[in-house]
Amino acid sequence: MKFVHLADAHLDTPFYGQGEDLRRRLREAARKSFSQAVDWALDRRAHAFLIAGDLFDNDLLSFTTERFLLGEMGRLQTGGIQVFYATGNHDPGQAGYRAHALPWPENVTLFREGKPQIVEVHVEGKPVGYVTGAGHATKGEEESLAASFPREKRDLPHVGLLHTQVAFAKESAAHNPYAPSTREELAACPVDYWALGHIHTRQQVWPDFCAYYPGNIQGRNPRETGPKGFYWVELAKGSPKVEFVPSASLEWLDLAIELPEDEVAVDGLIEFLGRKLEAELPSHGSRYLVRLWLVGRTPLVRELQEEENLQMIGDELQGMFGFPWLEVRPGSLLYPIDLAPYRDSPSVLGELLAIMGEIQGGDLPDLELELAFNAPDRVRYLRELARGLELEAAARLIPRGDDK
Ligand SMILES: [Mn+2]
Repeated sequence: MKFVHLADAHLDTPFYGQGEDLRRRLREAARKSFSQAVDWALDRRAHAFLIAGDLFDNDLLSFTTERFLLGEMGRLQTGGIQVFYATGNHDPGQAGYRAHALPWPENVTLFREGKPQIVEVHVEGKPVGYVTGAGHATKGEEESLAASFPREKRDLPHVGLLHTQVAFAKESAAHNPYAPSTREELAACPVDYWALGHIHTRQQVWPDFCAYYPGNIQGRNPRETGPKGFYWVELAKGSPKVEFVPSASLEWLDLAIELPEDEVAVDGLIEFLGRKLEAELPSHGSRYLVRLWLVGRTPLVRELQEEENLQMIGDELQGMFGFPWLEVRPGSLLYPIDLAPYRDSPSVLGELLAIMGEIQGGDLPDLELELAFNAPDRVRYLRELARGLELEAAARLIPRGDDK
């Protein structure tokens, strides 16, 4: 049995907080990515097309997306491909919700409630496998849906389809524990492949167990970096072949660039950043939404805290590379000063360095700070606060040009 497995399309995500142009581009990109998966299924003559929930972001579906979705399902129907769609917490299936109300074509099996259903997958009248699925009826399913999946073995390839938070999966902490399940619960149902949805980070949950999250089909924010897409799965009894197919047209990048110690002019700085970006980008800039962190030792620490300056650098780099979105942020920036000659010197700076050395290394001086932390956390927090403070102090006390 061969099929497409995708999840978390989140069509019509509003992308509040972004400009109108970028919001529209991101919504279009998600639809385009979905179409790529449909194209792939048609090209490869898939037996089934599996959607593991959160197909759309909320119950307010745009007319464009409604027509788009029904059209894509229609394309699969024309190609003779069955669609299996299990609803998630963003697109629940109870009466009154959109997933329930839409006039899905006949090739679509909608799993829209918690009770699992088993459906035969057939090609030209012959059975090639089974899909068992369950859906979220409401937005807040807190019970395990996996627990009630069937326990009997099947003679043909059998796939479990579910939107679920699997305990201890990578990045699970970043998602709400809707319809939570454990490995034991999943293992109790002898399927050949678990097609999961909900966690946006692509992964095989355990190396020795056939449960997969394809991740979302288009990154939605600067934390959802890297290529996004769907899985193409070929399943014979006991030997799954799982291939990731990238389909997102926009990709979020989170980059840190270490600044040169000797650059003090803005033109030189921008030229340097341009060269670095050029080397870092895997392909043309118009594909990337970039968050750029400036880090390292630079004489420009204070200048690079100014929003106006960061904006100017951003505008120039955006012009050079054609990024749809770029944000420049100051990361950990330190002054390039050699402190050795000042340590133990009979000077104000010498005294300060001695105190800071104690904060970092030895016992903390008795600082009366009203912090609501327990002791070990408090010490770590104070040390973190004081990081780079030596260089900051030195930069204030030594006039510029006198630091070599
Ligand atoms: Mn979800």
